[in-house]
Amino acid sequence: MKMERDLRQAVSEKQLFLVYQPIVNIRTNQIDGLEALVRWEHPENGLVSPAEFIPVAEETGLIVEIGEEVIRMACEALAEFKQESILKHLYVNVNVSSLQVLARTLDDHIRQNLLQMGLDSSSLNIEITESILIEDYKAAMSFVRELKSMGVQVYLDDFGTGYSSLSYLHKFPFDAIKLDRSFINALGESGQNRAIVESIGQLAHSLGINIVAEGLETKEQLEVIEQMNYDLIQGFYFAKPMKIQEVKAFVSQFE
Ligand code: G
Ligand code: G
Ligand code: MN
Ligand code: NA
Repeated sequence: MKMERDLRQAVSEKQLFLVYQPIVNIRTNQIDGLEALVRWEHPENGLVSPAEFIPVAEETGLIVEIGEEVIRMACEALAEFKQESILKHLYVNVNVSSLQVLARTLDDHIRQNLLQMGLDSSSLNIEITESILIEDYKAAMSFVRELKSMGVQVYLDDFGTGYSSLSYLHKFPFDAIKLDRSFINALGESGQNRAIVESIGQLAHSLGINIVAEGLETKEQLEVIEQMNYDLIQGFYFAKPMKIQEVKAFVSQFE
C-alpha cells in the first residue's frame, strides 16, 4: 500500500511536524498552554491531515513510532520554550489514540524524553478519548495511573461524543475534561444546549476536574461560556493551530 510506504518514509525523513493551538485561561485571559497537533508534509501531495493518516498508522502499527516522534517533538518544543521568560510557563498537550495506549510502551517513552530533555513533568499533558476507556479499561487505567505517578496530567478529550459513561469520570483521575466542540457549536440553537454545557462544567467542578471549552469560534460563544465558570477555552476565535515560530510570536504578543 502506497500510503503505508510513504508514511514509513515520513517518519524516517522527518516529514512530520507539530502545529500548536493556544489554550486560554478564561479568568486571567492569558495563554496557559498549547495543544500540539501533528501534520504531515508529503513531498508530492502536500499537507495531509491526521484525520487521514492516523487511521492508516493505526492499521499498520506505525502509530507507535509516530506517537514516539510526536512526544519527542513536543518535548523539544518545551525545551525551546524554557529558554524564553515569556514562554517558559507554557504547557503542551499531546493527543494519544487508543492503539498507542494498548501498545503499552508510550509511558516509558514519555518518561525518558522528559528526563533526557530536563523537563518538568507538569509541563506535559496527555489527551485521551473516551473510546479507550471502553475498549480496554485495564490498559487505560494503568496508562493513566502511570502518567499521573510521574506528574503528567491527563485530559479527557472530545467529551460527550463517544459512548460516554459518566461512571468513568470519577473512576479515572482526570485533571481536565475537554467538552467536544459540537456542543459549543450548538450553543446558539437552544436554551437546552446551554443548560447541557453549563451542567457539564458544574459536574466537572464537583468532581474537582477542570473544564475546557473546545472549538470556540465566535464572540457570542465566548460571552456565553464566560458566564458559565469554565476554566479554559480553545478555538479559532483566538487562534488556529500554528507552526512553532508563529505560535511563539503569537504568545509573546497576546494580552
Ligand atoms: O488537527 P486536526 O483537527 O486536523 O486533527 C484531526 C484529528 O487528529 C483530531 O481528532 C486530533 O485529536 C487528531 N490528532 C492530531 N494530532 C494527533 C497526534 O499527534 N496523535 C494522535 N493520536 N492524534 C492526533
Ligand atoms: O480531537 P481533537 O479535539 O484533538 O481535535 C482538535 C482539532 O480541532 C484540531 O484539528 C483543530 O484544528 C480543530 N479545531 C480547533 N479549534 C477549532 C475551532 O474553533 N473550530 C473548528 N471547526 N475546529 C477547531
Ligand atoms: Mn485533542
Ligand atoms: Na477534542
